Amino acid sequence: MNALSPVEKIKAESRYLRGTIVASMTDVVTGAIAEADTQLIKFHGSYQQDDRDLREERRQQKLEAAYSFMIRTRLPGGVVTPQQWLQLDAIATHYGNGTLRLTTRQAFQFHGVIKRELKPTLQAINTALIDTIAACGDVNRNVLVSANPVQSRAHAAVYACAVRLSEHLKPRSRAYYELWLDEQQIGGGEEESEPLYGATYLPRKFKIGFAVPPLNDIDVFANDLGLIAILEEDELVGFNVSVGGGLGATHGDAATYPRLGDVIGFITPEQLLATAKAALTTQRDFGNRAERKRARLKYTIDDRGLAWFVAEIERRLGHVLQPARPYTFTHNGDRFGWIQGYDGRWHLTLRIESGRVADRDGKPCLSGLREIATVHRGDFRLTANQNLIIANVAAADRAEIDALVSRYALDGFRRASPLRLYALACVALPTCALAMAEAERYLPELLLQLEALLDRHGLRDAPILLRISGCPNGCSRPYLGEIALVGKAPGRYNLMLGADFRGQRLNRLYQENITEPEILAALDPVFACYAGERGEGEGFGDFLIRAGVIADKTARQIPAQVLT
Ligand code: SRM
Ligand code: SF4
Repeated sequence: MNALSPVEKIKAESRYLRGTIVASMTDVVTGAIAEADTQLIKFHGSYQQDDRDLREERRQQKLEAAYSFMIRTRLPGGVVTPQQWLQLDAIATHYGNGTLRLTTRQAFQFHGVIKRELKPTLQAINTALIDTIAACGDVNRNVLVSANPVQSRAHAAVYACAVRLSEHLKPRSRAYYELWLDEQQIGGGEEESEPLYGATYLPRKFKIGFAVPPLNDIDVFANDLGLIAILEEDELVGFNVSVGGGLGATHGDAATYPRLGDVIGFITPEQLLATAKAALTTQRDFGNRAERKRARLKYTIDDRGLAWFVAEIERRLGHVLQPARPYTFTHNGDRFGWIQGYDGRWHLTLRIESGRVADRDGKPCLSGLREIATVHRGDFRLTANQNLIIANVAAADRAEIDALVSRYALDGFRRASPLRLYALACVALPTCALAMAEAERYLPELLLQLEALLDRHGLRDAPILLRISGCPNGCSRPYLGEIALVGKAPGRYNLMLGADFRGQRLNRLYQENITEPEILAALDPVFACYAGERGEGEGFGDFLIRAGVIADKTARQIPAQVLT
């Protein structure tokens, strides 16, 4: 057997995630923490980062890198009250870089928190009754739920399932409470146990998402475990189970690749917790603990076979799964503007570019949402597409919200091209340690260039799904973009084409390692072809496959028998 990866040793010796974090936090000589602690602190919802814009300059000046911490919340389904919104805004303004970042997994991220303020920041987040436990690390991550969960009774039921599951799979270590919230140590921590995870937790992160067809706004097949709600007359009767989704890859390493989940059967809501536990513990026991790059469930399944995996979880469950039920996904984007819920209340979905809530470039987004939070009596819901829903608004309150939305220029969604509305960009530079190219900061310019190109072909109104990420890890789920740019080096990207707009087909590499002029030159004839030859209502990605622009050799389809 191969040697365990170094992170396994760090976890095993950490006394359930404590490590030397106390000593690291009190060391005033450096703005960083001990290397082993950088791994452990992830389980507490934080990453040590450094400002990459300043890295070289500081190195030349022989200064330590400009270290700071990113903090991510755990927030199943991304639901917060207006009061919590105001508290998070105040935290971002006081301790962070003055921005709130809505993520592709319905969480908030704070960037730029310095070491001596990490503890007060985590305390302030907890004061808002939100925590950051297991937001990162080798555990179950933030559970995704189709946005607008109040739209039907079934959405509410699915949301309740997700919250229960998130709680059920939370680590039991008290380390978080001791380290950050000053809880007294119980028996020095040694007496503790993690009944679900064990002392070394999972081999790697584990992701769960709940979709409510016909919307696949969470990209359910990108999750290790996907739950597709099956409704009968608007009542939840259970879930189709998808396993083995995951998008991360490494350039030039064919042993790593994006993979969509396989639908393996149907379960009732009562079977949910046990099924999730069976899938998670199978991965805990059989996942690759030697090579972190191949430690996700998708590789366990591909290495051992899907039939083996299904048999193993059925063995753990003590029953076989029922056959998957029919369902249809029509779209994986958000629905912008006002929508009325089943109970008569209203929900307004706003476009937040790259999920960055900030007062920048003449757009007072942070201030506007602060103002809205002071008058709003419903709640806020983050979407998995980095957008925001002002949810549960009484009909009588709509006008006031609309006025604020206009006053603070939050109404861009009314005029934006579909390309702009649906575009996703990961954080990338300057905070992400793994970024090879720009993503979020480049998106505005890229959109202008692509819109101009679409205009030339009369395609401005064509709904095309664009995603960009600064490296191949896939945080903006680029492999599910009809057009995607995956960062390779500064100013250079792999151009991927041909996913669908339903999150059911991966795209494929079209051109490698190209610059902006080359990207535009590559897309120009493709747009011309689409403008001239597309069928009625035919999506861009579907057209590229049908017209043979992109071969569909390896793009995996969800088996037809489970689609209506
Ligand atoms: Fe991610 C690592 C940001 C969703 C796959 N991701 C990172 C880190 C923490 C970089 C690092 O390890 O040092 C990034 C922090 C950047 C920063 O400065 O904030 C980061 N990931 C993000 C976010 C903020 C992107 C965004 O713009 O919204 C998303 C936060 C989600 C959340 O709230 O929990 C985010 N990351 C995703 C997704 C999308 C999803 O889950 O739907 C994926 C692809 C799905 C998957 O997991 O396969 C994703 N992130 C990765 C990977 C590749 C993991 C793999 O096993 O292949 C890494 C690298 C790693 O873990 O080593 C990574
Ligand atoms: Fe960073 Fe890469 Fe994720 Fe973008 S895709 S946030 S560059 S790890």
